[in-house]
Amino acid sequence: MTTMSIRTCPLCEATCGLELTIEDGSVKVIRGDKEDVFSHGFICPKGTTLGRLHEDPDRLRAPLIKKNSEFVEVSWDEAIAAAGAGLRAIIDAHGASATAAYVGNPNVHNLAGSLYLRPLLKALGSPNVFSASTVDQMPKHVSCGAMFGSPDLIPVPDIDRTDYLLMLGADPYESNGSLATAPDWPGRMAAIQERGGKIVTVDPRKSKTAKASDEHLFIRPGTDAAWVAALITTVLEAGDVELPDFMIGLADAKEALAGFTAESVAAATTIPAETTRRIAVEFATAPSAVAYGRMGTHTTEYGTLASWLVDLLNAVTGNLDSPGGAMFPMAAIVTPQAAPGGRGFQTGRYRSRVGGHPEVRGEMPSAALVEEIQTPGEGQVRALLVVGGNPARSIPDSERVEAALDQLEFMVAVDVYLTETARHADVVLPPPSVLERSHFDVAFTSLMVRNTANYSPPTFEKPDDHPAEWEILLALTAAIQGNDLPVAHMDEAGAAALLAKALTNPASPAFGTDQVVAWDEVSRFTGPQRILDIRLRTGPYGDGFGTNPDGLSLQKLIDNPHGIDLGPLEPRLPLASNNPDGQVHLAPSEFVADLPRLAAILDTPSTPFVLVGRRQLRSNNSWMHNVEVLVKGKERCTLMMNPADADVLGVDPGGSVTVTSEAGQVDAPVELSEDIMPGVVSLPHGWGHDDPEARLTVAARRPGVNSNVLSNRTDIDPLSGNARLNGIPVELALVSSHRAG
Ligand SMILES: Nc1nc2c(c(=O)[nH]1)N[C@H]1C(S)=C(S)[C@@H](COP(=O)(O)OP(=O)(O)OC[C@H]3O[C@@H](n4cnc5c(=O)[nH]c(N)nc54)[C@H](O)[C@@H]3O)O[C@H]1N2
Ligand SMILES: Nc1nc2c(c(=O)[nH]1)N[C@H]1C(S)=C(S)[C@@H](COP(=O)(O)OP(=O)(O)OC[C@H]3O[C@@H](n4cnc5c(=O)[nH]c(N)nc54)[C@H](O)[C@@H]3O)O[C@H]1N2
Ligand code: SF4
Ligand SMILES: [Mo]
Repeated sequence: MTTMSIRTCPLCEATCGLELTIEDGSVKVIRGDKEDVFSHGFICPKGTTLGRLHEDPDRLRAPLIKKNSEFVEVSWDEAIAAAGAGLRAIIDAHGASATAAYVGNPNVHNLAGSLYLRPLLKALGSPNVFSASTVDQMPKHVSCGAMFGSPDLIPVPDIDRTDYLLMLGADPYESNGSLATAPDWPGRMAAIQERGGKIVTVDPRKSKTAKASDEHLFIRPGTDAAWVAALITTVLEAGDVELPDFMIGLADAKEALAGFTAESVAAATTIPAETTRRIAVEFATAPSAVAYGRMGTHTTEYGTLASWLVDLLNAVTGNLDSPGGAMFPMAAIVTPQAAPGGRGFQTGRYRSRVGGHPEVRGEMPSAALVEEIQTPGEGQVRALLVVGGNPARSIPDSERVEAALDQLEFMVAVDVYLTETARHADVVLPPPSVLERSHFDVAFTSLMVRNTANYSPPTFEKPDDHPAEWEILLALTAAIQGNDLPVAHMDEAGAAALLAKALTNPASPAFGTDQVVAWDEVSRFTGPQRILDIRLRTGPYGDGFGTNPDGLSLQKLIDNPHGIDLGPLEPRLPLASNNPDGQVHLAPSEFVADLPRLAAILDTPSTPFVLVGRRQLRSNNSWMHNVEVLVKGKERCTLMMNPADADVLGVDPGGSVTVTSEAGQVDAPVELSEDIMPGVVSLPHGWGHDDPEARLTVAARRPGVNSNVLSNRTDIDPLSGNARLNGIPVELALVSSHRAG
C-alpha cells in the first residue's frame, strides 16, 4: 500500500516541507513539498535521508545500561530507575552542584527538547548547565538581551525584500541558514539579484555563498567586529542620523567607536580603507539594506561585540525594524505583549565555580565543562546528564573532554546513537526515531524571514513499549525527584499551569476565557500537542477559544498540512522592547567597556596561520555521518589551504599536515584551493569517528579528524561565554607531501 506523509524536516533551521512516499510501512522516496507555504518544494540532500535515519540498524531501539564495562539492553523501567537513582545518589551525597547537564543542538529541533527540558533541569537543580549555545549563537542572545531587553528577541534579515545584503561569516549555501530561517537561501539570494539588489559576502574563504554573491571580501578571521565598527563610524561621519526617540544611546556609541576607522582597521582586517568606505556608502544609501552575521562572527573572542555592531549598523542606517532590513518575526506561539517594557536581561546572576564565568541565560560556557569535572573541591562535577549532545566532538579541547567524561562517577545520555559521547555513559536512553514523533518548530518560528506556522503529526506510530522522548524526559524528572508520579499527571500539571497563566494575559486573544472551558478544549490533546494548542490559541494569531474564530489552533494546523502563511514581517518596535524603560539601547555600557579589548587587535601582529571551520551540505554537526549516501564520494574532512601556503610548506594536493594548536594536534589530508585566503586553513567540525567504543558503523569507515581537538577551552568571549571556534592560531608541519600509497 502506498501512502503520503507531509512533514517539516527537523534537521536544520530551514524547516523545509517534505513529502514522504510510504510503501508497505517503509519510506520509498522523500521530495520537497511543493505546496509548503514557506519552502515551496525546496529540499537538500539531508532532507531526503529521514527514512535512512529511521531504518539505520545502528539507531538504538532499546535503553542500555553498562554492566561490567559492557552495554546491555534493559527494560525502560529499569533504565529510567537506574538513571534517576544514579543522579539522585550524587545529589544526596554531594549536592546538586556536583551534577551537570549538557543539552545539544537537536533539542531545538524537536518538541521534547523544546518543551520538556526545563522541568528536567529544574529537578536536577544544578547551576552547571551547558549547551550548544556557547559554541554557537550565545553572543547574539547577549547582544539582543542588552539592546532589546530579551535574549530571544533576535532580528532576522528580511531577505525577501532587501535591496542590499551584507553577509558576514555565514554560508547558507552549505548550512541552509542560521538565525534566519528561510528555506531555499539560494533561490532567495538569486531573487535579490533579479530585483536589482546586491549581495556582499565577507569571509576568509570564498565559499559557495560568496561565489553566488555580487562581491566577496576576504577578512582576517576574528576581526569582523572591528570592521563593522569602522563601517558605522564611516556612516556616522558622513552626516546626522535621525533615529526614532525610543532608540537611545547613539551619541555614546559614536564616541566609543571613534577609534575604529576605515583606515585604522585596514591592516588587521586586510580590507582596504577605500573598500570599507565604499561599502559603507552603498549600505547607507541603498533603499533598504541589512547586515547579517553568523557563525564566523559569533564564534570568536569578540562575538558579542560583532553581534551588537551588526545590529547597530542596521539601526544607524535606518534599517532596524524596517522592511528589507533586520526585522523581528512574530511567532505564532509567542506570548503577546500589551505595552513596551519588561524585566530586561541580565547576565552574571551567579558565577561558575572554577573559572568564575558569569552565568548567561542560566548557562555556563561549554568550554568550561572540563574544568568543572576535573578541578577537585566542593562542588566538583561528578555526574553528567547529556541530552541530544555530543560534547566529545562538539565542544573545545575534545581530548580533555573525553578524559573528563571518563573521570565521572555517573553519566546518563539521551541519544539515538551510541556516539563518542554516549559510549561514556552508564545509562543510555534512546528516543524513538525522527519519523515516530510529531513536530513543530518552537524555536525557529521566532527566526523566520516570513511568519509561518506548520505542524507535522508522526509519520509512523512509535512502538507501544517505546516511550516518546518527552515521556523519557518527564519520567527521568520524576525519577530524579524520587517521586512516583505518572508521566501523564506531570504533563497535565505543567499544561494546566501554562494555560492558567496564558488566560491572565490581557494582550492574549484568550484573555478572560473560562479556564474550565479552555482546559476541556485543549485536553483533546496530551503531551506536546496540548502545550502547542495552548500556546497557539492564546498566541498573537490565536483563536482565543472563540474570540477570533479564524485564528490559529492546533486543529487548524492539522487541517493545513502544508502550513499556514502568516504574512511578511512587520515592524514591532517599540512595543516588543523588553527593556525596563521600553527603549532600544544602542550603546549598552558593558559592550562599550569591552571595546578596548577589540581595539587591541588593531596593533597586534597576526599569527602565521589561523584555523577556521566550514560547514558542508551533506553533513550535520557531529551526527549524520552514519548515513551512507551522505558520506560516500571523495573525502570531505580535509584541511583546506591556499596553494601559496602549501608551496612554502612543500605539501602537494593529497599530502597531509600536522596541525598543532595550544590545545592539541591532528593530522589531516590537505585540499588546495585559491578560495581560502593565505594564512588561513579550514577544517570542518563534527568528524573523528574513530572511537572503537562508539556504535557508528558507517561513520567509522570514514572517520575524518576531530577539529575540536584544536579549539582551546580557555579562549572564550567574556561577555557571552562563547567559545572561539574560528580564528584559532595554529602551526603546520608536513607529514607527507603526497598521498600515501
Ligand atoms: N569546531 C567547531 N565546533 C563546533 C561548531 C563549529 O562550527 N566548529 N559548531 C557548533 C555548533 S553551531 C553546534 S550547534 C554544536 C552541535 O553539537 P551538539 O550539541 O553536540 O549537537 P549535534 O552534533 O548536532 O548532535 C548531538 C547528538 O544528538 C543526537 N540526536 C540526534 N537527534 C536526536 C533526537 O531527536 N533526540 C536526542 N535526544 N538526540 C538526538 C545525535 O545522535 C548526536 O549524538 O557543535 C558546535 N561545535
Ligand atoms: N549542512 C549543514 N548545515 C548545517 C549544519 C551542519 O553542520 N551542516 N549545522 C547547523 C548549525 S548547528 C548551525 S549553527 C548553522 C551555522 O550556519 P552558518 O552560520 O551559515 O555557518 P557556517 O557554514 O559554518 O559558516 C560560517 C562561515 O564563516 C566563515 N568564517 C570563519 N571565520 C570567520 C571570521 O572570522 N569572519 C568571517 N566574516 N567569516 C568567518 C567560514 O569560512 C564559513 O564560511 O548551520 C546549520 N546547518
Ligand atoms: S535544508 Fe535543512 S530543513 Fe531543508 S531539507 Fe535540508 S536539512 Fe532539511
Ligand atoms: Mo549550531
